[in-house]
Amino acid sequence: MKDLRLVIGNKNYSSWSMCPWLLLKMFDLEFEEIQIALYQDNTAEKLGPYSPSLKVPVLLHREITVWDSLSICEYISDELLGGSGWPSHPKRKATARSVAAEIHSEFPTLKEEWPMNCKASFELRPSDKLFEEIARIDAIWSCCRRRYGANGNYLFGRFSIADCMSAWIAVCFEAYGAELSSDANTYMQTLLDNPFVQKWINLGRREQEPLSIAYASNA
Ligand SMILES: N[C@@H](CCC(=O)N[C@@H](CS)C(=O)NCC(=O)O)C(=O)O
Repeated sequence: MKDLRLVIGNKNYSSWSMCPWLLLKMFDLEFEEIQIALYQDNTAEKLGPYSPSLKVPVLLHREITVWDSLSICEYISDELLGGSGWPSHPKRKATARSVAAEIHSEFPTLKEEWPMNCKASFELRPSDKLFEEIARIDAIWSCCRRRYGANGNYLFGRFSIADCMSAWIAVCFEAYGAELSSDANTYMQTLLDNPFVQKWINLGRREQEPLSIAYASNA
């Protein structure tokens, strides 16, 4: 058994599982992946031994259990990456943390109307509320790219947790045909071209499990 284990859900649907998975992959940290199919009759039973919240993702590091995507990413950065999951400059770091936290806590309509589904590829007209959320994400992405992105292709130049939290949004935007500004669109493409994002999408597309319980809006 490896020291570091990440419990995730279906790659096709589990947007929050993707965030720490991508961080671990991007920083080349070895981990064991434990995948549990969501929304099956036995899902809670299978998650019970690992997850206090009965949700994924969960990180198991030796005797420590960390749950919830953003706190897992924080833990990985603090304990395993010497803080390099965030930009080092205090202003950039504060902004990256704010971006990650906003994505984590906001955008309920996006999750409801355009849930992550790696197999989806059709235009779905956004409601007015979703339109506003897309505009806010566009503003975050393009503003970070313009102000902080000079040293690379990610939000703060080099890859950070803010990009991990953005990756599932890129998958949703691509799947349902979001209309974005040029800067935001270029950034979305950077995320979609990332080899580990592509790997996640491809593995998600190959998954077969049907969703047996009505698919929750926060999947
Ligand atoms: N705030 C949590 C949300 C976790 C979450 O909702 N996970 C979904 C899958 S992406 C889940 O486990 N759903 C199972 C359920 O609600 O029963 C996080 O960021 O990790």
